[in-house]
Amino acid sequence: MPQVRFMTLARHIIEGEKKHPEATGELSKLLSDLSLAAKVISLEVNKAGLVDILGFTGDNNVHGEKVKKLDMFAHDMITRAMDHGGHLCVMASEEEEDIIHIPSRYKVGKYVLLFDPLDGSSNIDANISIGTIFSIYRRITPDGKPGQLEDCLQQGLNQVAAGYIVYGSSTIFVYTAGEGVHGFTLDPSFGEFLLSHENIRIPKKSTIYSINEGNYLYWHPGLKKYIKYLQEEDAKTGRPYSTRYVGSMVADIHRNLLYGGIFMYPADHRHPNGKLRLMYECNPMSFIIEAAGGRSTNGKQRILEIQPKKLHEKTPIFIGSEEDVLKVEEFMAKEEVSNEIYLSSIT
Ligand code: P6P
Repeated sequence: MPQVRFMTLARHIIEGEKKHPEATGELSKLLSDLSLAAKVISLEVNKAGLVDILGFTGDNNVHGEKVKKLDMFAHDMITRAMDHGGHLCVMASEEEEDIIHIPSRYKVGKYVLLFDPLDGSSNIDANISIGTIFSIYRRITPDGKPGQLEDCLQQGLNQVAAGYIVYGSSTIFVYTAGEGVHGFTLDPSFGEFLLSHENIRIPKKSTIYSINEGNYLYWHPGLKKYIKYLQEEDAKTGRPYSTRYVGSMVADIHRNLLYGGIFMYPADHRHPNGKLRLMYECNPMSFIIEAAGGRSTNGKQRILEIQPKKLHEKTPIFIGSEEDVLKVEEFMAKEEVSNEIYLSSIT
């Protein structure tokens, strides 16, 4: 267990902003409001098995996926915790089709919040770790007016902060505001997030890979060769790698951030753009992993440089230890020609 210093999340955020004389303290308050929502969600997640909020609401989300009650609880909790602080001009949630306006009775701020309220929620009933993911941007439309869709459709490079909360054996809040990646473990006895993982760096190379091998048949030929390469025996390069795949992105990325590893959700002929959402999952996780010294691309292009066109668009993603991501890109580039043949053969 990492050494826990008595440094609270709130204090750490304020200390971080003090390094920037121009800071107004708004970002600190925004992140603190978010940590409050996280504490409440953590309480519900940890007693989900006891309280009748398991099972389906019967509704579907914008992606046609059945919504679990805890999903909507988390969505509502974050929306309600964040809409009146005066720091945001607009929000967008993976669980809601359109942008979420700030009620007219509240002050409009200069930041934008995008979030996936409860990622990996299909695992809730099996008591597998799940998580909340968030991205914070500065608005690009004029101050003082309600935020617009274009405030939400910014390249991931423009994020001012990003983070996730993983609800697992303990609840950990991980964030970066551009000055390193830091983790805080919730002490439920007095409800504070305490600094437990200071300045996290992801190992440059790992021996762990995370991918749903059930989709092997549909993969790019270069990816198939890369996975077979990882399974060969070669002590010098630490092969064969171990495969670790929870099926909950926050849990998989958190483990790989701490131990090293590459997480992949590629395109295939059933998911031509992959499965994971650019704005709610891939951009925030890429901002964090790059801040920790890792790499994140769609196989060719840096995720953070993708210009989003739609709020819920998806992207393939290869994210984690830098050398491992470069290696899979190398394997796929070698098959470039057959990639065209591959795509024409399956579409
Ligand atoms: P598959 C969970 O539903 C999720 O959105 C991510 O958290 C996770 O990494 C991925 O989908 C798992 O998808 O197709 O492997 O079950």
